[in-house]
Amino acid sequence: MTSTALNVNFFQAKKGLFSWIFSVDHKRIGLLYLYSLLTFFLVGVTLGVLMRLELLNPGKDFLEAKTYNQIFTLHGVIMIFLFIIPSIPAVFGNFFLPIMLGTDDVSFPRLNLLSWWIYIIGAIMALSTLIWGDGPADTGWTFYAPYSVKTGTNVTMSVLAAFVLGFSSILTGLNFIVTIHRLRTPGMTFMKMPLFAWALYATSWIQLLATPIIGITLLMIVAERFFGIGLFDPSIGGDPILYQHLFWIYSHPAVYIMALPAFGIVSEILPTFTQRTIFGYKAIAFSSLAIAFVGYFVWGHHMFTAGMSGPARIIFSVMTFLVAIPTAIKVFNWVATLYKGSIDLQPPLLYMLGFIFQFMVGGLSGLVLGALATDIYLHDTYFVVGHFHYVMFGGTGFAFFGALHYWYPKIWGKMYNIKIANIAFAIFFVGFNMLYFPMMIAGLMGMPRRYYDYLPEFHLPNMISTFGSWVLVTGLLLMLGNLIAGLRKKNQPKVGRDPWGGITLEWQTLSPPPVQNFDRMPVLPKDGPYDYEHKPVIKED
Ligand code: HEM
Ligand SMILES: [Cu+2]
Repeated sequence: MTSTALNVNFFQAKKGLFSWIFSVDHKRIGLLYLYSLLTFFLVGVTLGVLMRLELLNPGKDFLEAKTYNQIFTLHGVIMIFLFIIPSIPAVFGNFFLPIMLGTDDVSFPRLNLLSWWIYIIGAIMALSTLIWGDGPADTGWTFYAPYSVKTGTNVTMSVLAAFVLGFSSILTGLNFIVTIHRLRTPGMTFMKMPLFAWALYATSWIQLLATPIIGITLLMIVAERFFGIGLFDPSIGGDPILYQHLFWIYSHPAVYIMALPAFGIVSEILPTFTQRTIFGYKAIAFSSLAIAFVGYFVWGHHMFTAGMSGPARIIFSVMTFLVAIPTAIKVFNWVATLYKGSIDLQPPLLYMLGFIFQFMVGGLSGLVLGALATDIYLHDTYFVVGHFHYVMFGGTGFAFFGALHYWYPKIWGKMYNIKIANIAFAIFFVGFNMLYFPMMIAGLMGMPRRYYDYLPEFHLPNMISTFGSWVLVTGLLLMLGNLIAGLRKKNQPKVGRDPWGGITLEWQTLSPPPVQNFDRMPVLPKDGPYDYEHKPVIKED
């Protein structure tokens, strides 16, 4: 250990911009990710709101068709590659995994810093498409060939940005796998790891094994654009369906890169606010691995209408239904944990209840799309747009903001205004459902996605949806404003080590944690991380 005193927190240790952007402290890197992610998220939200404004009324309002296409593409690229894929692992995984394992950093701190830098370079590349050439790609975030090979917009740069961002994801995954295998504190066996660590473990394997596939696929697009080698473009002998296979072999598992860490967050927050041992620890831990595994064999459900043999369609449809089993196991265990628990309805728990409800809507609408017969009708309608926002935003997005409210006092040693946080949640929740539920209705009515215009018969759900986007943004700004205000308040009472009564190891150290994470040896609860029978006594000093 260095000469730093045991109680100097990681904010005080060094000052100045350079001490942050070149820091190898996993906590600082987690916060670097937090600030950059939130910035890009707000850019993405702005683009989303612009689209909803255009869609308030049928007919052209203020966006050209091509501009609208570029906006939904950039919105998708930002939200997927810059926000939701890195979100929970890069911010909370980086900050809390080593602390929850009782160790002082990840295995490769320098690689960790490198992964943030790669992320920033990829982000700059993606956003740079705004200012030169023919503007951002207009292909949709999926870059489907052959259009992506032919369009004059900046597809090459967007695709290369996604390629670069993949390395950041791989490095984070690699770092977490090695850390979990090698740096657990003595006595912490795999079966005594917090479920958040299990979730990150399963996620990391997907990041490591699936991301290279998208990397190669995207380079193939670039090669096709520059050299016309005839991979995907049928006019020169290529096969566009091949592109879709390669794309979804990564991008379906990527859905679990987004979802599994969120499940991990729920499994942390529920025990704390019910003061109950989580129900079915092993089932939750192993179901993460099962989801990660089965998730590799379902990609074809994105291509039911693209041209696929009858048996292949049936197999992909059945495999898709199999994912529901380990997912439902988790939901049952969460509900069992809540059942008869002494529920303390604090903001983090509210976000988890929002998560469970919205993820259920997203998951069940996913089964509707996974079922061959209904997908043929609903494919490429607004039902799909409603579905994936419920999963990614209503699910993972809510888990992300719930985690921020949960660990806020630990990270900053301060507390936000609970009442305002509750009000912001309520507005956010109502806005979210107003924004996206009507999209599913519009989809059922037959409204296709990715158009700047629609028939007058779809007006009502679109109007409600656009109003909903305003409500949602109000809630979002109130939530973020409240969190920022909490940091600026001077002379607050200290929050202490364990304001919520959590028993995983991060609650035993100081808030904010010291540079080397612990000021004294953490004590493991006797029977695993959620053993409320043998709750360790946490003395303040
Ligand atoms: C205020 C927040 C948001 C609004 C108003 C919004 C709205 C929209 C709209 C109107 C579309 C285009 C639908 C179409 O024409 O097909 C869209 C597409 C999309 N959104 Fe959002 N969205 C928001 C937040 C998010 C978040 C948080 C995520 C991810 C976590 C996300 C991911 C996507 C993706 C992947 C697409 C598909 C882009 C494509 O078709 O290529 N959105 N969103
Ligand atoms: Cu999928």
